[in-house]
Amino acid sequence: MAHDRTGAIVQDLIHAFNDVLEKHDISHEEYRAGVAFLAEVAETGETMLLYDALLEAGVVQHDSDARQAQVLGPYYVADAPLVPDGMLADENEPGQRLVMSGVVRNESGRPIPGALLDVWQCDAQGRYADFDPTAKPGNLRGKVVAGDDGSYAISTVQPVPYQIPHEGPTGRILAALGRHPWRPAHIHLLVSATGYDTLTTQVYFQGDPYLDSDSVRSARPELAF
Ligand code: MBD
Ligand code: FE
Repeated sequence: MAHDRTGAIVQDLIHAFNDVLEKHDISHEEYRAGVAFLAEVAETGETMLLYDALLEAGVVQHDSDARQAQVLGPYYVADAPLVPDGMLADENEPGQRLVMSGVVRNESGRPIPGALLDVWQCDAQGRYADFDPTAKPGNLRGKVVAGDDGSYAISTVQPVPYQIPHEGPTGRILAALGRHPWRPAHIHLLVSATGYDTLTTQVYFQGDPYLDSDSVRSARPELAF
């Protein structure tokens, strides 16, 4: 690393923690309970889930100047295969068929030939392949290459509103915050092309009941189609 900011950042996190400590008059017992909570989050495999649910939207908002940027979330898997003809879901996939099409454009509106769309979504039962053991491995994950005119068409099924896992420690925190565990139905996309920063985004659906109350506070109405 050219210059290591770790020490300075951790120092500021400790200061911020001490402010909260004072403001809420936190006891030693509560401190211990907090540490045990974070250990439980790790033991139950909810580390990504908890931090992505509570903090990632803020990071994305701060770090990206792309208006369409959205959280990556805990369910991205690298190295998904290229899917021919944009067939993300095969004909036997249960659910309502959906074709998502458009043109990948740069900030000045010019199409980007050959842009790569790396797509993942849950199925019509709300399952993410490779995380839900009952879903077919690799299902509804794949890469699609845009044409010479930047256009693409992805043939898939309609994803459904999704409850983030809430049986464990993350669910208890959401409840304490007064948040429900629902995310509006969404399709995740990483859009990349040589010479451009990669865009991490999601698309949503107009009329979705959770568009305005996304449990991870990421969805925006401008991204609903
Ligand atoms: C998801 O499907 C998701 O997209 C995010 C950001 C967090 C939890 C589950
Ligand atoms: Fe998701």
